[in-house]
Order: sequence, then structure tokens, then C-alpha cells
Amino acid sequence: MKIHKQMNNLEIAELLHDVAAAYKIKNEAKNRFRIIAYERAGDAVEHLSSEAKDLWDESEGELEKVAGIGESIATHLSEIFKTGKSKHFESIFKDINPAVFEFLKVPGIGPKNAYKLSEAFKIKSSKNAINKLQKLAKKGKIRNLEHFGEDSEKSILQSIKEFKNKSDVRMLLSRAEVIASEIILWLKENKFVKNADVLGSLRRKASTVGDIDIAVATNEPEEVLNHFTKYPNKSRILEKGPHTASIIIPGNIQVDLMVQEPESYGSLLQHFTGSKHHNIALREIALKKGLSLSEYGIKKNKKLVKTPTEEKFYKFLGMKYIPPELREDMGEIEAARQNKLPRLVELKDVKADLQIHSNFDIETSHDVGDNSMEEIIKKANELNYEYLAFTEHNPSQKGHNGKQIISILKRKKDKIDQLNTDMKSNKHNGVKKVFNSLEIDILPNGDLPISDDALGYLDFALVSIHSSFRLSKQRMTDRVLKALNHKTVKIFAHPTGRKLNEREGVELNWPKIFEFCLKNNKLIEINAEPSRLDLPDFLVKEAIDRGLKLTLGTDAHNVEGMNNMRYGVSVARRGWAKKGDIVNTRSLFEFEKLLNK
Ligand code: DGT
Ligand code: CA
Ligand code: CA
Ligand code: ZN
Repeated sequence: MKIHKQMNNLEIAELLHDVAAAYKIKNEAKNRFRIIAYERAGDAVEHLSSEAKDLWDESEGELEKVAGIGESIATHLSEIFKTGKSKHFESIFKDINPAVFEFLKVPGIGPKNAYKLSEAFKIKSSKNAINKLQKLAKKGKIRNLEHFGEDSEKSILQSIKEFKNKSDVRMLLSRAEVIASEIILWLKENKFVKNADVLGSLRRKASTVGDIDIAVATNEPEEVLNHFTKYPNKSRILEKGPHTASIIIPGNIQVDLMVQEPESYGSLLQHFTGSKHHNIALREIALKKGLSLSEYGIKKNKKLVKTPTEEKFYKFLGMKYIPPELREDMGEIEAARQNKLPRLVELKDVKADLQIHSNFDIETSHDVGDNSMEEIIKKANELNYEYLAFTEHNPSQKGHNGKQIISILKRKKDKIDQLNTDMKSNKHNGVKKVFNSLEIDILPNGDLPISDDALGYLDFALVSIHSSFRLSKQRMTDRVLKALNHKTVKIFAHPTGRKLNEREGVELNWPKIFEFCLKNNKLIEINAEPSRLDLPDFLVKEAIDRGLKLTLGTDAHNVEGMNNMRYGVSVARRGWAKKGDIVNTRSLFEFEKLLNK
């Protein structure tokens, strides 16, 4: 465990749990109350809604006010934030090998066993510790240790295997889609495959995907499973049974295949699309009706009712078909029973892309796009758009005074006016208008790097956070509201600033942001870039429930990037968005009316 000044909540929580474990190893009976205190504090920090460090920045006393953190733990944390060190914790960890804390990450290995294993095998460093332990277990070395037997060796091996599967980073939805579609193409080469579809989180279009699940309808399961395990791009076969098989493909990605006869295909799709919580809730309803559910069908009075389609499956349970994106147990089942499911927005409803970066030289300090405005308009025509917005990053503040910035923006406005004039005379164009916009940094204090005069050259502006991601919730909220307050600023772009697998989003008081936007006709973006997908789906739902309108933008830096709109649409659908909730499904005329409100 590395102790340092900028520890985030997850790191602190882990540290506090490690301290509790160290006390257990040393003398569990004597340290009983300390152990409880550290475990409680660890849980408390893990679930804090602001960073502990930010609280402490505001005032040293804030930490102690958190329920679960007592005075003495607050003092130790305070020392860490001040000096990057903790004498007290260091002395507790002194005679315990770092490998012990690595073992503790595996669920099922407790502190005392972790300690014994590290001592017995002389595994000291945390580096590779789990791999080393796994090898020893495979060689049957653990069963010979005192207090361990064959059973515990087996269960340790199983735990390590599960831990490794879970801790692998999850794939981006876009990557999983590419992999799955290649496998489905391969499956369809087999003549016994009647249907093949994705399942699981991939079918629900979750922003990240753990493993890939695929369903096949066939009357020849064995033929199909054999064909699947011969997939040319596999690393190895994990397992193969009568109805399922799993393979591993490069990148340590697991692909599960489930097959079923066509008469029961609806049940198979439904069962393995999940989510788990959706299925649990369905099962309860079924139980009340005296029915039981499985991937084979619905059991009624010991008779199996087969459902070839999901529509029939849901109908049998007395409800409307539920789109996979909604199957997260967020109220969709009740809505389906009352026939109140929303009609979700679709890709074909989208009439514009509202975040695109062209290669127009705006002298920004951020990244510039690869394609010209003309190339982008051509692509937008192919996508059947009616309008779009050019949203290059603002000119850099460094090296430009206010006058120079204005002259850059004037140059861009002239260019766009010219494009709009040309477009009027081109009847073949689907795109009728391009908007002159910018993606403007929100500076740490909420100011914008360009003046209100400069903003005057734009049709409307996006604002977004590109630096100082770790302010407290309050300061971050004030910062964003200040930026949104300019008349020309219409859209809050990639609002959380998250980068999937890389960076958590910022802390914001969402109800306050949403209320402000609602009152002041501001819009919030769903950024369709696959590593962002930001606003996240659950916040989309909250925003929509309050009546807020959203925009979709790909944040494309080249014409290929404009194809990512469908991922944004998936997020919108997972957030229960209807066509009317997304402003760029409106015609140009309606969109301009809304801008001028
Ligand atoms: P993932 O892979 O972590 O992104 O998430 P999912 O939702 O794809 O989960 P996965 O692959 O474990 O299972 C696929 C779906 O199958 C899951 O959403 C619920 C459903 N399911 C039905 N029976 C079971 C079961 O016995 N175990 C699990 N894990 N899932 C089941
Ligand atoms: Ca899965
Ligand atoms: Ca799976
Ligand atoms: Zn940006």
C-alpha cells in the first residue's frame, strides 16, 4: 500500500481495511475495538460522496464530522494529507510483508491465512504475489502446509481464478461490439445456426462489458458448439458442455455461447440478457403467478411453456416487451405491466451532430480535428443529417490577446457564413445549415478563456471541463454554474469528464445543475465518444425525469468518429430518453426556435 498526499477515497478505504487486517494478524482479541473502528472508517470513506482530501482541504475538522471516522483516524489521515506519510500506519505494517495485502484482495483469503501463506512460501513483495501463489497451489504445495488441506487449496485456487476474471478491466462497449460481430459472422457460416444474437451487458448496451455472451438457435447443438470452438481467432477453449461452450480470445477476453432449439429461443435470449436484477424481479412476479422461469421456458403446473420470441415470453408474464437497454430493474417491469414504457429514441431520429472538431485552424492548445469542414458536411449528408455544429476548442489563451482571439473567431465565422451560403444553392444537400460553435474550457475558477465580445461571434457555445478534475463538489458546482451563466453558452458538454477505465467523473451537485439548466434553457450533452459516454445513463434518467432536454454529440475528431452516434443513442435509451427529450432530433426550424428562446 503506497501512502501519499493525494490519496483518493478508494485508496484510503483500502488502507484502512489493511490496517484492520494488520491488527487481526497481530492480535485479534486484544485489538477487537480498533479492528471494528478501522473497518467502519474504511466503509465510510469508500461511500463518501466527496473526496476525503477535498473535505480536509476545506477545513481539517471536516474529516472528523464524517460518520464512522473517529478522532484518532482523522488525525492519521490528516497527517497523510499534510506530509504524505503516516508514522503510525508504517509502524503497524512494519513486520508484515506487502504480499499479505495483495493476497487479501482475493475474496476468500482472510488476513491470517494471507499472513501464513506469505511466511510459509517466503513471498514478500506484492509484485506478482498472487501469480506465485496460484502456481504453488496448482503444484499442490498448499495442502502440505500446517492448518491447510486439500480443500482449502482447492478453494484458494478457485478464488484466485474468480478474482482474476473480475479484476481484468472491462471492455468498452464499442470494442465488445466489434469482437462479437466477428464471432457472429463466423457462427453464421455454419448451416445449423438459425439465429445468432448477443446477450448480457452487450445486448443491454452497458458502457463497459465484462465478458461476451452469444445465443444461437439451432436443432443441432453439438454441431454448432463444435463449430464455435473452432473459431480461428481463439487462444484456447475454456469449457464445453451440451448447451454451452466458452472460449478465450486474445486479450484474455471470454466468450460464452449458449444454444437452444428455436422453439425456446425467446427464453434463452431473455434469461441470459439479464440483467441479474431484472431477472430476479421478474422471477418474483412469476412466482406469485405460480410460474417458474429458466432459459428453457416458463414452467406452469410442471409443464414447460416454450417461448420462441421474447415478446411471447413477456406477454405470458402479463407485460409488454421490454427493450434490453431498460432491463436494469429501474422500474421497467412495473411500466411494462401498465403499458407505460416510453417509446425510446432511435438512431434514425437523430438529425444533427452537435459536437464535431474540424481541422479549421483555430489556434487552440487542445487537439484539432483531421478533416475539413467540407469533408464533415459530406459525411453528415451520408448520415442524413439536417444540420450540425462545428465545435473546435477555443483559441489558446497563451500567446493570444483578446483582439487576436476575436480576429480568429471572425475568420471562422466568415468561413461558416460562406459554407451556409454555398449550401443554400446546393439542392442535393441534406444538410441545410452548419452552426458556428466552440467547445470552451471551463477554467478552474469558472471563468471562460474568451470574452463575452468574442462569444458574440458564435451561434452558441459548449462548455466543458478539461483540467482541475478534483475540486470539492461545492466548488465544482459553482465553477460549472458560473460558466453556464453566459448567454451564448447553451450546452454543458461531457459533463462528468469521466474516461472509462481511466478517470472517474467530477463531483457535482447534479440536482442543482439540472435545476439551473431547466430554469435557464441550458442543455446537457450526451457525449457519444465510446471512452466517455457522458452524461452516464443513470444521470440521463434523472435529468429527463426533471424535464431537462439533452443533446447528442460524437465529439468526432475525424469523419469516422461521426459514426459513434449510435453509442450516444444507446446511453440515451438506457436513460429512458424519448425522441422529444433529445433536442437534435428536432428539425432545423424547431432547433433554431429553441436556441433563440
Ligand atoms: P458483464 O459480463 O459483467 O458485463 O455482465 P452481464 O450482465 O453480461 O453478466 P454475465 O455475463 O455474468 O451474465 C449474463 C446474463 O445472464 C446476466 O445479466 C444475467 C443472466 N444470468 C442468468 N443466470 C445466471 C447465472 O446463473 N449466473 C450469472 N452470472 N448470470 C446469469
Ligand atoms: Ca457478459
Ligand atoms: Ca458470461
Ligand atoms: Zn472536450
